[in-house]
Amino acid sequence: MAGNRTFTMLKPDAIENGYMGKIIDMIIQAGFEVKAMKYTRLSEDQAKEFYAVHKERPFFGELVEYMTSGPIVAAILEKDNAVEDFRALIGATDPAEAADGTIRKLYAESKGRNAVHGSDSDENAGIEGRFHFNENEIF
Ligand code: FUP
Repeated sequence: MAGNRTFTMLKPDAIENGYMGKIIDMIIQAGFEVKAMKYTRLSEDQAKEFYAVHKERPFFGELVEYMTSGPIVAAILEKDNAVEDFRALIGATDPAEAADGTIRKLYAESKGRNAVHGSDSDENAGIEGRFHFNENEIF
């Protein structure tokens, strides 16, 4: 059965470029309910741990530098089929390949600075949500 929760981050480029409100509105208008939300900034250790699966990739250093470069919004979202529907809403990793009307097509700068994160599985949604929020911060 498909899970009903996913985890997202609005990344530093989206905040810097003034798209925080627009992106949150798109998420809510698409039917996602906010179960937890935090305006925060990742430490270097947090960014390295969050993206540990990419640690051997050539872009890892840049990714960590970018993700710690400014504030982010972290959130847990609820909707039927949350992971898949949210990935559809944000579009492909590279905004040049993202479908029209998706968040990355509208608001991302590049493949590296791509405005928003969305969990890629129910299991990762749980892990990533717990990475950012304590039980008492989740509604
Ligand atoms: P996604 O699941 O769409 O967020 O994409 P990935 O898990 O493949 O990548 C995670 C992050 O690594 C991306 F959001 C941006 C960064 N990345 C790059 O900077 N360059 C790449 O070639 C691929 C990913």
